[in-house]
Amino acid sequence: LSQPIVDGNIAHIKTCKMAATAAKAVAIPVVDLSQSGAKTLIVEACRDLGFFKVINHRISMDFVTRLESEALKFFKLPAPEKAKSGPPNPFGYGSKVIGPNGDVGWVEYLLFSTNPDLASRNPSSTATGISLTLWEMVNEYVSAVREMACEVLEMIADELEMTTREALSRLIRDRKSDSCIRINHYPARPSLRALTGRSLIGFGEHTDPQIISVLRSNDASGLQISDGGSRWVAVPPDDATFFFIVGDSLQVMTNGRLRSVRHRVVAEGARARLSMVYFGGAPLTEKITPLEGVMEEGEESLYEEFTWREYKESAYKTRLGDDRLSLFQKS
Ligand code: GA4
Repeated sequence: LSQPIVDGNIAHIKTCKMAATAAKAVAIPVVDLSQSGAKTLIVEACRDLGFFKVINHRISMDFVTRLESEALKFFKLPAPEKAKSGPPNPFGYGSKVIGPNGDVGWVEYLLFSTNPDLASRNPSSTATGISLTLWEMVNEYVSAVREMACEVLEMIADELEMTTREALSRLIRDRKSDSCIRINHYPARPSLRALTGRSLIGFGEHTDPQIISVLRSNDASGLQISDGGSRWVAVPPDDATFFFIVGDSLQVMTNGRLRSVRHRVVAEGARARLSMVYFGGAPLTEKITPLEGVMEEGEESLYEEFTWREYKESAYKTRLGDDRLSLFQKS
């Protein structure tokens, strides 16, 4: 299960001090989706932290566990088999390399577009180690998670008194929604922490450019979120829930009221971590701009106007840790 993803030198992957991991006791907000007060709690969490987890979500955890083992089967294949599904530009299998600008981490992953019009850019299921079962399960998973994300976005729209409940959810329900799914495998690396007292960076700190991301992981730790200041908060793993991450687009559409949260994954070593992240994005031609109903009278947008295509193109020119939104902030 924990076969090394790439042999040899890992010296160019950043490390961080273990002590930084549990710096501050910040409770992760928990939202019970079946409760009537859910929308208020969601918006509060998105303002304070840009992050929360949901319970009573009605997604079958039995199905999710089966998908997880199917994904692990893929990651257990010999490296040359997996490489047939890569490189991930823009979609496919990647190992250690993240994005096009030199970022690396102790991670291997599959990245797929969920837009049917872009499906041809995903690796073809016949030529690769990706089983048909895995493909089908990923598709089913995306439908279920997208539906849950829409439900949450509708609660946000409602609570913020947007002109319609669908003001946000319509963007990711749209057939042209530019959304994607990423399955990350962080292999165990037991000796490192014991030997050096440092942890390897699995996925370097960043904010997600899309509207909202939904993350599910197995019960291995490693995810950390920024408290908005200089501190990292370790997120205790919970394989029965889904974590929601506010993206840059939602920050802009609420004119800064909801915050996109910086997060990272530290490969702590003890056990392999598997996470599945759905990134809900707008159609490419959609203007990302503060939505009606959210703004106070006379309030001006904090950001220059841009389309999702423009923001995405700009994002792909940045390094993972860059502050991508500041490039569009009005001075
Ligand atoms: C972060 C969120 C998603 O994982 C992702 C990432 C993308 C990639 O891995 O190719 C990016 C990163 C993410 C933001 C800046 C650019 C693009 C790597 C990178 C350096 C799929 C996404 O949409 O943006």
